[in-house]
Amino acid sequence: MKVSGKQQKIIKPIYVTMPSLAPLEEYSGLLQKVWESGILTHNGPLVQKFERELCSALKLNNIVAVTNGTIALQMAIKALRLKGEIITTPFTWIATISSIIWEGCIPVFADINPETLNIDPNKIEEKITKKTSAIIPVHVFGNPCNVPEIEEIAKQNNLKIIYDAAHAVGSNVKGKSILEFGDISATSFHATKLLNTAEGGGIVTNDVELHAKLKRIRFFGHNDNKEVIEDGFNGKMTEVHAALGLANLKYFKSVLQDRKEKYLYYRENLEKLGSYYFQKSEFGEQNYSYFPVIFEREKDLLKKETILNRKNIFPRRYFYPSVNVYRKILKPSNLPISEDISKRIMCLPLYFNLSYEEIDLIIELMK
Ligand code: T4K
Repeated sequence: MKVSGKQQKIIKPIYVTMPSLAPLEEYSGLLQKVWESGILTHNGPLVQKFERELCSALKLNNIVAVTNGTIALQMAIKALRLKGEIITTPFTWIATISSIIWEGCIPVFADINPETLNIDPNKIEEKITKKTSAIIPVHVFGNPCNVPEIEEIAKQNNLKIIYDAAHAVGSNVKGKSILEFGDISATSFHATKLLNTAEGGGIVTNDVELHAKLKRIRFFGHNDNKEVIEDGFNGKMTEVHAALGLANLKYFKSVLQDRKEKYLYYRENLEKLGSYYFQKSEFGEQNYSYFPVIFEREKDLLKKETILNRKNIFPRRYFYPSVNVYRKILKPSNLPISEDISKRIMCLPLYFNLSYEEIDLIIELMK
């Protein structure tokens, strides 16, 4: 960069997040094995090891590692043979909805609880019709949904539940991973997630048959004899991605702890100001993967966003807009709470390499 005149101070940009990455030598050590074996994919040894180590770290019975979180959701819908309408939340990333549409189902929205930001169980029942086959709630920002109430509704109406747990690796309920709930839980290991494989996803179910089926779906529908016995596709994670997951997994506990401490530091300091609201938990412990701040008015949010941007700080408006407003792919629907919150919520930077000096600067600018 050419700087004319006086030496100009270059301030490094602060984004909403940055991937937590293990030391490069540790990753390249694992890649060395890939280079030696020449096995790059097809359920290789590192993918299997990543699955085993994830199960042990998160205390899961099983997990199927896949290409990404969107594929994980699609595979879950496919494995459960869902048809017709699926009730879900409008306060989410578009992948929750696109996976429903790609599997030939119709998303039907139930509005959110304005405090937890998760689907409101009281709003689910009124959306159930003869065509409803399932509910796909999202543990928004890793905050566990009201699982007992959702399960009761599903049981009474004979509906399946797939939790979109894209944000929720590391969220727990009484020491049990949130991924253990529902017929299936689907998560993401995208670069922006607490645990990343660059791109990647995982599917968890405690149903042994369903688990075997998901493994077949991931591999073109093949059984162990390479006969096609399932309507499958290619959802395989590669060895290169699994190696990154294995390297990063070693540091997952410290990443989780660091996130929690920074989240609580932000919260303690911003709560004092009295002008912001924060997501509430009602069930279990979240993983503090995002730091969402709810403003009183969109106008205030836009003002603060400009102030932060001027200092090279880039928070993100997750989730904006409320996905039900995407008229090119969805029929019009009215979800007043989600639409309102979406306009007034912004996630502040939160990641392992973010320093407390940087957090203090952000807090100062939020005053
Ligand atoms: N369900 C839910 C509820 C989800 O939120 C998501 C994905 C899914 C399902 C589907 O899971 P995947 O199929 O993606 O596995 C991100 C992610 O692409 C997406 O995974 C995530 N949710 C969504 C909430 O956010 P963006 O639009 O934030 O990405 P981007 O490029 O703006 O990145 C944000 C910041 O992160 C950048 O300012 C810099 C930093 N960054 C990003 C990347 C990609 C890095 O430092 N390195 C990187 O490689 O989408």
